Amino acid sequence: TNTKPAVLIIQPVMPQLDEKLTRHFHCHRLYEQQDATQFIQQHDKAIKAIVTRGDVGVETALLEQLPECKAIAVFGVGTDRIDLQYAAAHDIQVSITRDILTDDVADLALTLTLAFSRNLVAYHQFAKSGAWENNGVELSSRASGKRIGIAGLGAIGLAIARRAEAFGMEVAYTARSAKNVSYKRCDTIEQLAAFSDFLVLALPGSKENFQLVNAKVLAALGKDGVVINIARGTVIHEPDLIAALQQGTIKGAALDVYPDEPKIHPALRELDNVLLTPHIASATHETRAQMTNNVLENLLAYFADGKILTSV
Ligand code: 8YV
Repeated sequence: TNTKPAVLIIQPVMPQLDEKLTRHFHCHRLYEQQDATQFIQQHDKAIKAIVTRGDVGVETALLEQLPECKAIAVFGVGTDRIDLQYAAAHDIQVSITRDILTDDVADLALTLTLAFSRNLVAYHQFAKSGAWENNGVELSSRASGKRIGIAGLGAIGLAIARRAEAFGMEVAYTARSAKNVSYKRCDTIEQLAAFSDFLVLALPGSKENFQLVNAKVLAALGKDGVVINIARGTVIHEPDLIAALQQGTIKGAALDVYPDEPKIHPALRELDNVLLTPHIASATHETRAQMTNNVLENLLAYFADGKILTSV
């Protein structure tokens, strides 16, 4: 018999994390089960904790079937697919990798902003291919002095604002409550879009924010506006975005997240006015090593004295 506590891994996690989990816990992998329902029925009382990247559902139905599972460790900060209400009502503790990835995600938001305005990818191709020898260079757009609207001024939104300020950009934001900052606060996402040259989405992928950025918001952003998404794909109404990009209603989009990852809509991949990255905002060696340790430490603390460390 195995005396290590049993942990259920919902979806594949990075090898480093998988290795550490295997060393400390009796790991079950839900995604490897032929018959997940039968597996859950057989192990319903054994599972004491769940590990997830947060973007696969840890929904009521699953939690209801695991009465002994009182901890969920998220490899990330997004809890959009976790039933937090059920968790709170049933004393299930949920940990996130709080603060660890803030700077990396903000760095990527600014990287996308600057790379888009300064045509970085096209220039790289142009230089690398030798095309420069026979062609003149096209101009790009200035980023400094432009207006950046940040939807969601949590830790990540604020880190983006600070960076944008350092680049000489004018900052405005939306948030559920006013923050103690000098930036202009807009009441609605539409007003923020109307203000913005760059509309950066840094809000949770919650129900309230589902497809918040729709045709109306994109129309308000306008033909010189760029939308930047480092939050969740679900925050944008994707068909509206594709139409706006195709019709020139907005200038472009820089996206790290998508509604159906790792699939990216073919129409999006065909456009020239997009800059696409594969959900890598937190994917640095340094941050992922700290995120790995955070998940492990939360579970170890939970099993040692019943309390996770970095609660949602
Ligand atoms: C993912 C993220 O967790 O923290 C988040 O919400 O989106 C990322 O850090 C990471 O990509 C692991 O899948």
